[in-house]
Amino acid sequence: MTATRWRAIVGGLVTGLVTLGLAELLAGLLTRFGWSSGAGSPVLSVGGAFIDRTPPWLKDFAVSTFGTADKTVLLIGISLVLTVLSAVVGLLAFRRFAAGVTLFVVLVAVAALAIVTRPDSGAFDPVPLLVGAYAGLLTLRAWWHRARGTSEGATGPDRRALLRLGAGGAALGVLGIVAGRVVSGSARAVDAARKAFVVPFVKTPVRIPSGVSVGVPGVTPFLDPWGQFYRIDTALSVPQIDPAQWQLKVTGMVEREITLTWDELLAKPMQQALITLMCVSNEVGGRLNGNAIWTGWPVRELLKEAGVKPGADMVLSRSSDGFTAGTPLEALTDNRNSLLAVAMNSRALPPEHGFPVRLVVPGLYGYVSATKWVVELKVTTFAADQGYWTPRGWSAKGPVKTSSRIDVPADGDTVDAGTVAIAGVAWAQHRGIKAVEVQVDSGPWQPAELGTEATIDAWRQWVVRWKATSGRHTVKVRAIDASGAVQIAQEAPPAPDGSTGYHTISVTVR
Ligand SMILES: Nc1nc2c(c(=O)[nH]1)N[C@H]1C(S)=C(S)[C@@H](COP(=O)(O)O)O[C@H]1N2
Ligand SMILES: [Mo]
Repeated sequence: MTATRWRAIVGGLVTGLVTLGLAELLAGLLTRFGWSSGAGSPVLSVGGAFIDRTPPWLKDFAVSTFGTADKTVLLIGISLVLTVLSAVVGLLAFRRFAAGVTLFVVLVAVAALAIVTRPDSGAFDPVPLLVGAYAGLLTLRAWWHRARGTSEGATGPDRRALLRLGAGGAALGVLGIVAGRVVSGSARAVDAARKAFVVPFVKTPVRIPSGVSVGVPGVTPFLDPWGQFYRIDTALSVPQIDPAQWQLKVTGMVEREITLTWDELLAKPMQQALITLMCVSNEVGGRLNGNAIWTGWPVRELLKEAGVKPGADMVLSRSSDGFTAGTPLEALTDNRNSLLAVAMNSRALPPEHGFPVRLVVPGLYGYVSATKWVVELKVTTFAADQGYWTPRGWSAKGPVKTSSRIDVPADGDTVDAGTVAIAGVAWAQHRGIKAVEVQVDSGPWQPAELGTEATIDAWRQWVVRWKATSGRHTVKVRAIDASGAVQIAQEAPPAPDGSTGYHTISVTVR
Protein backbone atom coordinates (compact mmCIF):
# COMPACT_ATOMS: atom_id res chain seq x y z
CA MET A 1 0.00 0.00 0.00
CA THR A 2 1.20 3.46 -0.75
CA ALA A 3 2.16 5.96 1.93
CA THR A 4 -0.76 8.15 0.89
CA ARG A 5 -3.21 5.31 1.48
CA TRP A 6 -1.75 4.60 4.89
CA ARG A 7 -1.99 8.26 5.76
CA ALA A 8 -5.61 8.26 4.67
CA ILE A 9 -6.40 5.22 6.82
CA VAL A 10 -4.65 6.61 9.89
CA GLY A 11 -6.50 9.91 9.39
CA GLY A 12 -9.80 8.03 9.43
CA LEU A 13 -8.85 6.08 12.57
CA VAL A 14 -7.77 9.21 14.41
CA THR A 15 -11.03 10.90 13.39
CA GLY A 16 -13.00 7.98 14.79
CA LEU A 17 -11.01 7.89 18.02
CA VAL A 18 -11.36 11.63 18.64
CA THR A 19 -15.11 11.44 18.01
CA LEU A 20 -15.67 8.47 20.29
CA GLY A 21 -13.20 9.51 22.96
CA LEU A 22 -14.84 12.87 23.44
CA ALA A 23 -18.37 11.44 23.19
CA GLU A 24 -17.71 8.62 25.67
CA LEU A 25 -15.98 10.96 28.10
CA LEU A 26 -18.81 13.51 28.03
CA ALA A 27 -21.44 10.77 28.22
CA GLY A 28 -19.66 9.27 31.21
CA LEU A 29 -19.56 12.62 33.00
CA LEU A 30 -23.26 13.24 32.30
CA THR A 31 -24.08 9.84 33.82
CA ARG A 32 -21.80 10.34 36.81
CA PHE A 33 -23.39 13.67 37.66
CA GLY A 34 -26.96 12.53 37.15
CA TRP A 35 -27.79 14.30 33.86
CA SER A 36 -28.20 11.07 31.98
CA SER A 37 -28.99 7.46 32.75
CA GLY A 38 -26.28 6.30 30.39
CA ALA A 39 -27.83 6.37 26.92
CA GLY A 40 -25.35 9.05 25.81
CA SER A 41 -22.64 6.48 25.17
CA PRO A 42 -22.65 5.87 21.39
CA VAL A 43 -21.00 2.46 21.69
CA LEU A 44 -23.34 1.17 24.40
CA SER A 45 -26.44 2.61 22.75
CA VAL A 46 -25.58 1.06 19.38
CA GLY A 47 -24.82 -2.19 21.23
CA GLY A 48 -28.10 -2.03 23.14
CA ALA A 49 -30.07 -1.31 19.97
CA PHE A 50 -28.29 -4.27 18.37
CA ILE A 51 -29.11 -6.62 21.28
CA ASP A 52 -32.78 -5.67 21.17
CA ARG A 53 -32.93 -6.33 17.42
CA THR A 54 -30.87 -9.52 17.39
CA PRO A 55 -32.85 -12.32 15.73
CA PRO A 56 -33.40 -15.33 18.06
CA TRP A 57 -31.13 -17.66 16.04
CA LEU A 58 -28.20 -15.26 16.33
CA LYS A 59 -28.85 -14.67 20.02
CA ASP A 60 -28.99 -18.43 20.65
CA PHE A 61 -25.79 -18.90 18.69
CA ALA A 62 -24.05 -16.12 20.65
CA VAL A 63 -25.15 -17.48 24.02
CA SER A 64 -24.29 -21.10 23.20
CA THR A 65 -20.90 -20.10 21.79
CA PHE A 66 -19.85 -17.35 24.17
CA GLY A 67 -22.11 -17.89 27.22
CA THR A 68 -22.18 -14.93 29.59
CA ALA A 69 -19.20 -13.44 27.69
CA ASP A 70 -21.59 -12.68 24.81
CA LYS A 71 -21.70 -8.99 25.71
CA THR A 72 -17.91 -8.68 25.65
CA VAL A 73 -17.87 -10.38 22.26
CA LEU A 74 -20.48 -7.91 21.01
CA LEU A 75 -18.39 -4.94 22.18
CA ILE A 76 -15.29 -6.37 20.51
CA GLY A 77 -17.33 -6.84 17.33
CA ILE A 78 -18.57 -3.25 17.44
CA SER A 79 -15.00 -1.99 17.92
CA LEU A 80 -13.82 -3.96 14.89
CA VAL A 81 -16.65 -2.66 12.71
CA LEU A 82 -15.98 0.91 13.88
CA THR A 83 -12.29 0.52 13.07
CA VAL A 84 -13.04 -0.61 9.53
CA LEU A 85 -15.64 2.13 9.00
CA SER A 86 -13.26 4.82 10.30
CA ALA A 87 -10.60 3.62 7.88
CA VAL A 88 -13.09 3.82 5.04
CA VAL A 89 -14.02 7.37 6.06
CA GLY A 90 -10.31 8.26 5.86
CA LEU A 91 -9.83 6.63 2.46
CA LEU A 92 -12.96 8.24 1.02
CA ALA A 93 -12.00 11.64 2.36
CA PHE A 94 -8.71 11.37 0.51
CA ARG A 95 -10.41 10.71 -2.81
CA ARG A 96 -13.04 13.35 -2.24
CA PHE A 97 -13.20 15.12 1.07
CA ALA A 98 -16.99 15.56 0.77
CA ALA A 99 -17.46 11.80 0.28
CA GLY A 100 -15.58 11.01 3.50
CA VAL A 101 -17.55 13.64 5.37
CA THR A 102 -20.81 12.25 3.99
CA LEU A 103 -20.07 8.74 5.24
CA PHE A 104 -18.97 10.15 8.60
CA VAL A 105 -22.19 12.13 8.95
CA VAL A 106 -24.28 9.09 8.02
CA LEU A 107 -22.53 6.99 10.69
CA VAL A 108 -23.01 9.69 13.30
CA ALA A 109 -26.68 9.93 12.33
CA VAL A 110 -27.14 6.17 12.79
CA ALA A 111 -25.50 6.30 16.23
CA ALA A 112 -27.58 9.35 17.16
CA LEU A 113 -30.71 7.46 16.17
CA ALA A 114 -29.66 4.55 18.39
CA ILE A 115 -29.12 7.01 21.24
CA VAL A 116 -32.43 8.85 20.99
CA THR A 117 -34.42 5.63 20.58
CA ARG A 118 -32.99 3.97 23.70
CA PRO A 119 -35.80 3.55 26.25
CA ASP A 120 -33.91 5.52 28.89
CA SER A 121 -32.66 8.26 26.56
CA GLY A 122 -32.89 11.80 27.93
CA ALA A 123 -32.71 15.27 26.43
CA PHE A 124 -28.95 15.60 26.95
CA ASP A 125 -27.99 12.21 25.59
CA PRO A 126 -27.32 13.19 21.93
CA VAL A 127 -25.04 16.05 23.00
CA PRO A 128 -21.83 14.08 23.69
CA LEU A 129 -21.95 12.44 20.27
CA LEU A 130 -22.60 15.76 18.49
CA VAL A 131 -19.70 17.44 20.29
CA GLY A 132 -17.49 14.44 19.54
CA ALA A 133 -18.53 14.45 15.89
CA TYR A 134 -17.73 18.13 15.54
CA ALA A 135 -14.26 17.59 16.98
CA GLY A 136 -13.91 14.55 14.70
CA LEU A 137 -14.69 16.61 11.62
CA LEU A 138 -12.18 19.28 12.62
CA THR A 139 -9.60 16.53 13.07
CA LEU A 140 -10.37 15.04 9.67
CA ARG A 141 -10.05 18.42 7.98
CA ALA A 142 -6.80 19.26 9.73
CA TRP A 143 -5.40 15.84 8.86
CA TRP A 144 -6.46 16.14 5.24
CA HIS A 145 -4.78 19.54 4.81
CA ARG A 146 -1.52 18.40 6.37
CA ALA A 147 -1.44 15.06 4.61
CA ARG A 148 -2.19 16.63 1.27
CA GLY A 149 0.26 19.44 1.86
CA THR A 150 -2.42 21.97 1.02
CA SER A 151 -1.77 24.18 4.02
CA GLU A 152 -0.43 27.58 3.13
CA GLY A 153 3.19 27.50 2.09
CA ALA A 154 3.43 23.70 2.25
CA THR A 155 5.13 21.72 -0.46
CA GLY A 156 4.10 18.19 0.60
CA PRO A 157 2.77 16.19 3.53
CA ASP A 158 3.74 17.76 6.83
CA ARG A 159 4.97 14.60 8.54
CA ARG A 160 5.73 16.21 11.85
CA ALA A 161 2.32 17.83 12.13
CA LEU A 162 0.69 14.54 11.17
CA LEU A 163 2.59 12.67 13.84
CA ARG A 164 1.57 15.23 16.44
CA LEU A 165 -2.06 15.22 15.35
CA GLY A 166 -2.17 11.44 15.10
CA ALA A 167 -0.57 10.74 18.45
CA GLY A 168 -2.53 13.48 20.20
CA GLY A 169 -5.84 12.45 18.68
CA ALA A 170 -5.32 8.76 19.36
CA ALA A 171 -4.28 9.43 22.96
CA LEU A 172 -7.28 11.69 23.53
CA GLY A 173 -9.53 9.06 22.02
CA VAL A 174 -8.28 6.11 24.04
CA LEU A 175 -8.14 8.08 27.29
CA GLY A 176 -11.61 9.49 26.71
CA ILE A 177 -13.13 6.08 26.10
CA VAL A 178 -11.48 4.57 29.17
CA ALA A 179 -12.22 7.54 31.42
CA GLY A 180 -15.79 7.70 30.17
CA ARG A 181 -16.38 4.07 31.08
CA VAL A 182 -14.79 4.49 34.48
CA VAL A 183 -16.69 7.61 35.55
CA SER A 184 -20.04 6.37 34.30
CA GLY A 185 -19.64 3.05 36.13
CA SER A 186 -21.54 4.44 39.07
CA ALA A 187 -23.52 7.64 39.31
CA ARG A 188 -22.70 9.82 42.30
CA ALA A 189 -26.34 9.98 43.36
CA VAL A 190 -26.60 6.19 43.24
CA ASP A 191 -23.48 5.69 45.37
CA ALA A 192 -24.73 8.25 47.89
CA ALA A 193 -28.25 6.82 48.03
CA ARG A 194 -26.99 3.27 48.48
CA LYS A 195 -24.69 4.40 51.26
CA ALA A 196 -27.47 6.31 53.01
CA PHE A 197 -29.94 3.45 52.62
CA VAL A 198 -31.40 2.09 55.82
CA VAL A 199 -33.22 -1.21 55.50
CA PRO A 200 -36.91 -0.57 56.13
CA PHE A 201 -38.36 -1.96 59.33
CA VAL A 202 -40.24 -5.22 58.94
CA LYS A 203 -42.64 -6.61 61.51
CA THR A 204 -41.73 -10.23 60.97
CA PRO A 205 -38.17 -10.61 59.72
CA VAL A 206 -37.21 -13.86 58.01
CA ARG A 207 -35.77 -16.35 60.47
CA ILE A 208 -33.77 -19.04 58.82
CA PRO A 209 -34.22 -22.37 60.62
CA SER A 210 -31.01 -23.84 61.97
CA GLY A 211 -31.28 -27.04 59.96
CA VAL A 212 -31.29 -25.62 56.42
CA SER A 213 -27.70 -26.68 55.88
CA VAL A 214 -26.75 -30.34 55.62
CA GLY A 215 -23.23 -29.36 56.62
CA VAL A 216 -21.39 -30.77 53.64
CA PRO A 217 -18.43 -28.68 52.37
CA GLY A 218 -18.85 -27.65 48.75
CA VAL A 219 -22.64 -27.59 48.73
CA THR A 220 -24.21 -24.37 47.44
CA PRO A 221 -24.65 -22.21 50.58
CA PHE A 222 -28.29 -21.77 51.58
CA LEU A 223 -27.95 -17.99 51.07
CA ASP A 224 -25.67 -16.80 48.30
CA PRO A 225 -22.64 -14.98 49.73
CA TRP A 226 -22.76 -11.22 49.05
CA GLY A 227 -21.56 -10.41 45.56
CA GLN A 228 -21.87 -13.96 44.27
CA PHE A 229 -25.50 -13.94 43.19
CA TYR A 230 -25.85 -14.92 39.52
CA ARG A 231 -26.57 -12.05 37.14
CA ILE A 232 -28.57 -12.15 33.93
CA ASP A 233 -29.90 -9.21 31.93
CA THR A 234 -29.83 -7.54 28.54
CA ALA A 235 -28.13 -4.38 29.84
CA LEU A 236 -24.68 -3.57 28.37
CA SER A 237 -24.06 -1.15 31.22
CA VAL A 238 -25.80 -1.23 34.58
CA PRO A 239 -28.60 1.40 34.64
CA GLN A 240 -27.81 4.15 37.15
CA ILE A 241 -31.05 5.33 38.73
CA ASP A 242 -31.10 8.02 41.38
CA PRO A 243 -33.87 6.94 43.78
CA ALA A 244 -34.87 10.59 44.18
CA GLN A 245 -35.75 10.55 40.47
CA TRP A 246 -37.25 7.06 40.47
CA GLN A 247 -40.97 6.60 39.93
CA LEU A 248 -43.12 3.54 39.44
CA LYS A 249 -46.21 4.05 37.32
CA VAL A 250 -49.17 1.68 37.49
CA THR A 251 -51.02 1.94 34.19
CA GLY A 252 -53.40 0.03 31.92
CA MET A 253 -56.53 -1.75 33.09
CA VAL A 254 -56.84 -0.05 36.48
CA GLU A 255 -59.43 2.16 38.14
CA ARG A 256 -56.77 4.70 39.16
CA GLU A 257 -53.36 5.16 37.64
CA ILE A 258 -50.75 5.48 40.36
CA THR A 259 -47.31 7.06 40.46
CA LEU A 260 -45.23 5.84 43.36
CA THR A 261 -42.05 7.62 44.47
CA TRP A 262 -39.11 6.15 46.40
CA ASP A 263 -40.09 7.94 49.63
CA GLU A 264 -43.69 6.79 49.29
CA LEU A 265 -42.57 3.22 48.71
CA LEU A 266 -40.24 3.22 51.73
CA ALA A 267 -43.10 4.45 53.91
CA LYS A 268 -45.23 1.38 53.08
CA PRO A 269 -45.41 -1.60 55.44
CA MET A 270 -42.54 -3.76 54.24
CA GLN A 271 -42.23 -7.52 54.33
CA GLN A 272 -39.35 -9.92 54.09
CA ALA A 273 -39.30 -13.14 52.13
CA LEU A 274 -36.82 -15.86 51.26
CA ILE A 275 -37.04 -16.50 47.54
CA THR A 276 -34.82 -18.55 45.25
CA LEU A 277 -34.57 -16.77 41.89
CA MET A 278 -34.18 -18.94 38.86
CA CYS A 279 -33.17 -18.30 35.26
CA VAL A 280 -35.02 -20.16 32.51
CA SER A 281 -31.72 -20.44 30.61
CA ASN A 282 -30.28 -22.71 33.29
CA GLU A 283 -29.08 -26.00 31.82
CA VAL A 284 -29.53 -29.18 33.83
CA GLY A 285 -26.80 -29.00 36.50
CA GLY A 286 -26.29 -25.28 35.86
CA ARG A 287 -25.84 -22.48 38.40
CA LEU A 288 -28.13 -19.73 37.11
CA ASN A 289 -30.08 -19.53 40.36
CA GLY A 290 -29.63 -17.91 43.70
CA ASN A 291 -31.29 -17.54 47.07
CA ALA A 292 -31.66 -14.34 49.09
CA ILE A 293 -33.80 -12.63 51.69
CA TRP A 294 -35.72 -9.88 49.89
CA THR A 295 -37.31 -6.90 51.62
CA GLY A 296 -40.12 -5.07 49.86
CA TRP A 297 -43.75 -4.09 49.61
CA PRO A 298 -46.15 -6.75 48.33
CA VAL A 299 -47.19 -5.98 44.75
CA ARG A 300 -50.75 -7.06 45.55
CA GLU A 301 -51.11 -4.06 47.90
CA LEU A 302 -50.13 -1.67 45.13
CA LEU A 303 -52.50 -3.37 42.67
CA LYS A 304 -55.26 -3.19 45.28
CA GLU A 305 -54.73 0.57 45.55
CA ALA A 306 -54.88 0.90 41.77
CA GLY A 307 -57.98 -1.32 41.45
CA VAL A 308 -57.55 -3.94 38.72
CA LYS A 309 -60.34 -3.91 36.15
CA PRO A 310 -62.10 -7.16 35.22
CA GLY A 311 -60.68 -8.98 32.20
CA ALA A 312 -57.02 -8.34 32.97
CA ASP A 313 -54.83 -11.44 33.29
CA MET A 314 -51.26 -10.12 33.02
CA VAL A 315 -49.00 -7.43 34.39
CA LEU A 316 -46.33 -6.19 32.01
CA SER A 317 -43.51 -4.83 34.14
CA ARG A 318 -41.05 -2.52 32.42
CA SER A 319 -37.54 -1.59 33.40
CA SER A 320 -35.85 1.75 32.80
CA ASP A 321 -33.79 0.15 30.02
CA GLY A 322 -36.83 -1.16 28.17
CA PHE A 323 -36.81 -4.81 29.28
CA THR A 324 -40.30 -6.15 29.96
CA ALA A 325 -41.72 -9.21 31.71
CA GLY A 326 -45.28 -10.53 31.42
CA THR A 327 -46.41 -11.97 34.76
CA PRO A 328 -49.75 -13.73 35.27
CA LEU A 329 -51.90 -11.29 37.28
CA GLU A 330 -52.73 -14.07 39.73
CA ALA A 331 -49.10 -14.50 40.79
CA LEU A 332 -49.08 -10.84 41.84
CA THR A 333 -52.46 -10.78 43.57
CA ASP A 334 -52.66 -14.15 45.38
CA ASN A 335 -51.20 -14.50 48.85
CA ARG A 336 -47.62 -15.34 47.81
CA ASN A 337 -44.75 -12.98 48.60
CA SER A 338 -44.45 -11.15 45.28
CA LEU A 339 -42.48 -8.06 46.22
CA LEU A 340 -41.42 -4.68 44.96
CA ALA A 341 -38.05 -5.35 46.51
CA VAL A 342 -35.69 -2.65 47.77
CA ALA A 343 -33.24 -4.81 49.69
CA MET A 344 -31.36 -8.06 49.28
CA ASN A 345 -30.02 -9.78 52.39
CA SER A 346 -30.74 -6.60 54.39
CA ARG A 347 -28.74 -4.25 52.20
CA ALA A 348 -29.77 -1.93 49.37
CA LEU A 349 -30.05 -3.83 46.10
CA PRO A 350 -26.72 -3.92 44.28
CA PRO A 351 -26.99 -1.78 41.10
CA GLU A 352 -26.59 -4.89 38.92
CA HIS A 353 -29.48 -6.56 40.72
CA GLY A 354 -31.93 -3.73 40.13
CA PHE A 355 -31.26 -0.76 42.42
CA PRO A 356 -33.39 0.98 43.51
CA VAL A 357 -36.37 -1.33 43.01
CA ARG A 358 -37.01 -4.70 41.36
CA LEU A 359 -39.70 -7.34 41.27
CA VAL A 360 -39.33 -10.80 42.80
CA VAL A 361 -42.06 -13.38 42.37
CA PRO A 362 -41.84 -16.84 43.95
CA GLY A 363 -42.38 -19.73 41.55
CA LEU A 364 -41.73 -18.09 38.18
CA TYR A 365 -38.57 -17.89 36.08
CA GLY A 366 -36.91 -14.47 36.16
CA TYR A 367 -37.63 -13.60 32.53
CA VAL A 368 -41.39 -13.46 33.23
CA SER A 369 -41.26 -11.89 36.67
CA ALA A 370 -38.07 -10.49 38.17
CA THR A 371 -37.82 -7.11 36.41
CA LYS A 372 -34.86 -5.12 37.71
CA TRP A 373 -34.81 -1.28 37.65
CA VAL A 374 -38.61 -1.50 37.42
CA VAL A 375 -40.42 1.73 36.46
CA GLU A 376 -43.84 0.65 35.21
CA LEU A 377 -46.49 -1.97 35.90
CA LYS A 378 -49.03 -2.11 33.08
CA VAL A 379 -52.11 -4.15 33.93
CA THR A 380 -53.10 -5.85 30.68
CA THR A 381 -53.80 -9.22 29.04
CA PHE A 382 -51.67 -11.97 27.50
CA ALA A 383 -53.73 -11.42 24.34
CA ALA A 384 -52.73 -7.76 24.07
CA ASP A 385 -49.12 -7.67 25.30
CA GLN A 386 -45.89 -9.70 25.30
CA GLY A 387 -42.83 -9.61 27.51
CA TYR A 388 -39.32 -9.07 26.05
CA TRP A 389 -38.45 -12.75 25.51
CA THR A 390 -41.75 -14.00 24.12
CA PRO A 391 -41.31 -12.81 20.52
CA ARG A 392 -37.73 -14.13 20.83
CA GLY A 393 -38.83 -17.74 21.13
CA TRP A 394 -39.57 -18.21 24.83
CA SER A 395 -42.94 -19.14 26.33
CA ALA A 396 -45.29 -16.40 27.48
CA LYS A 397 -45.66 -18.19 30.81
CA GLY A 398 -42.74 -19.53 32.80
CA PRO A 399 -43.53 -21.44 35.99
CA VAL A 400 -40.35 -22.88 37.51
CA LYS A 401 -39.88 -26.60 36.90
CA THR A 402 -38.96 -28.90 39.77
CA SER A 403 -35.25 -29.61 39.54
CA SER A 404 -32.15 -30.63 41.45
CA ARG A 405 -28.39 -30.43 41.20
CA ILE A 406 -25.43 -32.41 42.51
CA ASP A 407 -22.79 -30.00 43.90
CA VAL A 408 -20.42 -32.58 45.41
CA PRO A 409 -18.64 -34.56 44.23
CA ALA A 410 -18.08 -32.65 41.00
CA ASP A 411 -18.49 -34.42 37.69
CA GLY A 412 -15.27 -36.33 36.94
CA ASP A 413 -13.96 -36.23 40.53
CA THR A 414 -11.97 -39.07 42.05
CA VAL A 415 -12.87 -39.98 45.65
CA ASP A 416 -11.67 -42.52 48.19
CA ALA A 417 -13.68 -45.67 48.79
CA GLY A 418 -15.80 -45.56 51.93
CA THR A 419 -18.57 -43.17 52.94
CA VAL A 420 -18.89 -40.34 50.43
CA ALA A 421 -21.36 -37.48 50.86
CA ILE A 422 -23.26 -36.83 47.65
CA ALA A 423 -24.98 -33.51 48.15
CA GLY A 424 -26.58 -30.57 46.41
CA VAL A 425 -29.71 -28.46 46.21
CA ALA A 426 -33.23 -29.04 44.90
CA TRP A 427 -35.98 -26.54 44.12
CA ALA A 428 -39.65 -26.37 43.23
CA GLN A 429 -40.39 -22.75 44.09
CA HIS A 430 -43.82 -22.09 45.56
CA ARG A 431 -44.71 -25.78 45.57
CA GLY A 432 -41.97 -27.01 47.87
CA ILE A 433 -39.66 -30.01 47.82
CA LYS A 434 -40.96 -33.19 49.46
CA ALA A 435 -38.13 -35.57 48.65
CA VAL A 436 -34.87 -35.94 46.76
CA GLU A 437 -33.60 -39.27 45.49
CA VAL A 438 -30.23 -40.42 44.22
CA GLN A 439 -29.44 -43.32 41.96
CA VAL A 440 -25.97 -44.85 41.66
CA ASP A 441 -25.42 -46.74 38.39
CA SER A 442 -28.57 -48.76 37.83
CA GLY A 443 -29.28 -49.28 41.53
CA PRO A 444 -32.45 -48.35 43.40
CA TRP A 445 -33.43 -44.70 43.96
CA GLN A 446 -32.28 -43.89 47.50
CA PRO A 447 -33.93 -41.14 49.54
CA ALA A 448 -31.71 -38.20 50.48
CA GLU A 449 -31.65 -36.50 53.85
CA LEU A 450 -33.06 -32.99 53.41
CA GLY A 451 -32.15 -29.69 55.02
CA THR A 452 -35.03 -28.13 56.96
CA GLU A 453 -37.61 -26.41 54.76
CA ALA A 454 -37.34 -22.67 55.39
CA THR A 455 -40.15 -21.88 52.95
CA ILE A 456 -41.64 -23.53 49.88
CA ASP A 457 -40.21 -20.61 47.87
CA ALA A 458 -36.56 -21.49 48.46
CA TRP A 459 -34.32 -24.38 47.53
CA ARG A 460 -33.36 -27.15 49.97
CA GLN A 461 -30.00 -28.75 50.46
CA TRP A 462 -29.88 -32.54 50.42
CA VAL A 463 -27.31 -35.25 51.11
CA VAL A 464 -26.93 -38.99 50.60
CA ARG A 465 -24.15 -40.85 52.40
CA TRP A 466 -22.97 -43.32 49.88
CA LYS A 467 -20.88 -46.43 50.60
CA ALA A 468 -18.59 -45.98 47.64
CA THR A 469 -16.87 -49.02 46.20
CA SER A 470 -13.93 -48.74 43.82
CA GLY A 471 -14.54 -48.28 40.12
CA ARG A 472 -16.31 -45.75 37.93
CA HIS A 473 -19.87 -44.84 38.87
CA THR A 474 -22.69 -42.76 37.49
CA VAL A 475 -24.73 -40.73 39.97
CA LYS A 476 -28.13 -39.21 39.19
CA VAL A 477 -30.47 -37.01 41.20
CA ARG A 478 -34.16 -36.22 40.99
CA ALA A 479 -36.52 -34.18 43.14
CA ILE A 480 -40.14 -34.69 44.06
CA ASP A 481 -42.31 -31.67 44.79
CA ALA A 482 -44.80 -31.33 47.62
CA SER A 483 -47.65 -32.56 45.42
CA GLY A 484 -45.75 -35.79 44.83
CA ALA A 485 -44.90 -34.96 41.21
CA VAL A 486 -41.50 -36.34 40.23
CA GLN A 487 -39.03 -34.13 38.35
CA ILE A 488 -39.31 -34.62 34.56
CA ALA A 489 -36.79 -37.24 33.38
CA GLN A 490 -37.02 -36.41 29.67
CA GLU A 491 -34.03 -34.30 28.59
CA ALA A 492 -34.93 -30.94 27.09
CA PRO A 493 -32.96 -27.73 26.46
CA PRO A 494 -33.79 -24.43 28.22
CA ALA A 495 -35.84 -22.95 25.33
CA PRO A 496 -38.76 -22.37 25.29
CA ASP A 497 -39.76 -22.84 28.95
CA GLY A 498 -36.95 -24.36 31.02
CA SER A 499 -34.62 -27.37 30.77
CA THR A 500 -35.59 -30.81 32.05
CA GLY A 501 -33.71 -34.05 32.73
CA TYR A 502 -31.82 -35.49 35.68
CA HIS A 503 -28.43 -34.05 36.62
CA THR A 504 -25.96 -36.89 36.16
CA ILE A 505 -22.27 -37.04 37.08
CA SER A 506 -19.58 -39.64 36.87
CA VAL A 507 -17.22 -40.36 39.77
CA THR A 508 -14.16 -42.54 40.05
CA VAL A 509 -13.69 -44.31 43.38
CA ARG A 510 -10.21 -45.54 44.22
N1 LIG B 1 -34.36 -4.95 33.58
C1 LIG B 1 -34.14 -6.28 33.46
N2 LIG B 1 -34.60 -7.10 34.42
C2 LIG B 1 -34.40 -8.43 34.32
C3 LIG B 1 -33.74 -8.98 33.20
C4 LIG B 1 -33.27 -8.08 32.19
O1 LIG B 1 -32.70 -8.48 31.17
N3 LIG B 1 -33.48 -6.74 32.36
N4 LIG B 1 -33.54 -10.34 33.12
C5 LIG B 1 -34.41 -11.20 33.92
C6 LIG B 1 -33.90 -12.55 34.00
S1 LIG B 1 -33.91 -13.45 32.56
C7 LIG B 1 -33.48 -13.11 35.18
S2 LIG B 1 -33.11 -14.75 35.27
C8 LIG B 1 -33.37 -12.30 36.41
C9 LIG B 1 -31.97 -12.39 37.00
O2 LIG B 1 -31.86 -11.58 38.13
P1 LIG B 1 -30.43 -11.34 38.77
O3 LIG B 1 -29.53 -10.81 37.70
O4 LIG B 1 -30.63 -10.40 39.90
O5 LIG B 1 -29.97 -12.69 39.26
O6 LIG B 1 -33.62 -10.93 36.15
C10 LIG B 1 -34.70 -10.66 35.31
N5 LIG B 1 -34.88 -9.24 35.30
MO1 LIG C 1 -33.26 -15.52 33.03
